[in-house]
Amino acid sequence: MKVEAVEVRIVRMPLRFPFETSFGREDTKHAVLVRAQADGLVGWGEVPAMAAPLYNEETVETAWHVLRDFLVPALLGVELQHPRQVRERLRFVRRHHMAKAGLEAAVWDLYAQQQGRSLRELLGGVRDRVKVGVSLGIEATVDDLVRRVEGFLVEGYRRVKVKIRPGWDVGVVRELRRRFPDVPLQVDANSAYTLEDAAVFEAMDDLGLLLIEQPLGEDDLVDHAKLQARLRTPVCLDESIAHPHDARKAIELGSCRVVNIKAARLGGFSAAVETHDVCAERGVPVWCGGMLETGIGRLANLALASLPNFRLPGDLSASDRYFEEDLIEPPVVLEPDGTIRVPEQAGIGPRVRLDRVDRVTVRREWLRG
Ligand code: OSB
Ligand code: MG
Repeated sequence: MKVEAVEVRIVRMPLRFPFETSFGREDTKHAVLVRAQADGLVGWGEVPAMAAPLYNEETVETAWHVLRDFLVPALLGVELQHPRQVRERLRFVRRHHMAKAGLEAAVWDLYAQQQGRSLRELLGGVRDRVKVGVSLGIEATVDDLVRRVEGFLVEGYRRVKVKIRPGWDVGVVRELRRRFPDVPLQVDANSAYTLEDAAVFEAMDDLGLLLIEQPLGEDDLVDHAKLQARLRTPVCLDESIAHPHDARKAIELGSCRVVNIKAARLGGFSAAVETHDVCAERGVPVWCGGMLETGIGRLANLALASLPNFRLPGDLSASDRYFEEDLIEPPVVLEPDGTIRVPEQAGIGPRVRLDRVDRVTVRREWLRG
């Protein structure tokens, strides 16, 4: 298979609810969409970057630049036997993992369609539905957060993650635990603390949390190991794991007992599957993280989350948790048992609604070999 042409687009989709984390507040989902053509087929991929480099160093503008000027030209017209070869082909560009992941995803979708197989099958997925949860941002008051949690429990979500930051942590989580004694609950600090704040996490240690996600700096496996040694609750790393070998090192050091896998952060599905395997070989469970993806990125994440070592519920919610109208049809929906079905059709599954994509596009360009 040879990719003949690629269209890159910057899209902006209003979020139904603003999402506030320790690094900032988003009310619009920004993304770069990649549309690749080969043999009369079209494959889609998403770069779920943000407008500002607050989660990691990438933005939609850096992804646009790196895709347009380096990554896409390196792939156009190149004979590929399998999408796994994309990673090697793009390795000459340092980092820019989200940009790489979006392009690689479009090739996986193309290849899967060409083979008449689902992305789930190609990635080695073993489940037809995955356990999911909902990730909640910081709210104005604890009562507001409690009301939002209640709403999502009524909708059928069975696991809740809440964002924390200094000043919005133990007190909030204690109150949630009091109100919802049996709900599987976890927290995500997005690197907002240092080891000097260990007491905050020790105070949360008897609240029965599933895990504490990325409490410390993204580049600090050593202090995460020191923190994990002081806690019974598993530490889970997100930002710190940018390569499969980061997972190996984190596990060897004892920096975490759980790993969050995002193909976007890791540079694509090949790297994500390798990270999954690194963790599985060492008996460390993983779960699928999210970046408020549109349906395009969400479908691919669902396929990934069906691999065997995804043992905790993912940050994969239904389309209507994020958007009035998603870019795919049918949208992603929550099943009554708190799971989401993994598509069985060829490629990523449901159809991309080009008319809707057009409406949210703010910039587009075709690239040809
Ligand atoms: O840290 O997991 C994170 C969203 C944007 C950037 C980083 C994160 C998140 C989420 C949202 O937690 C998860 C979702 O997509 O529902
Ligand atoms: Mg996170």
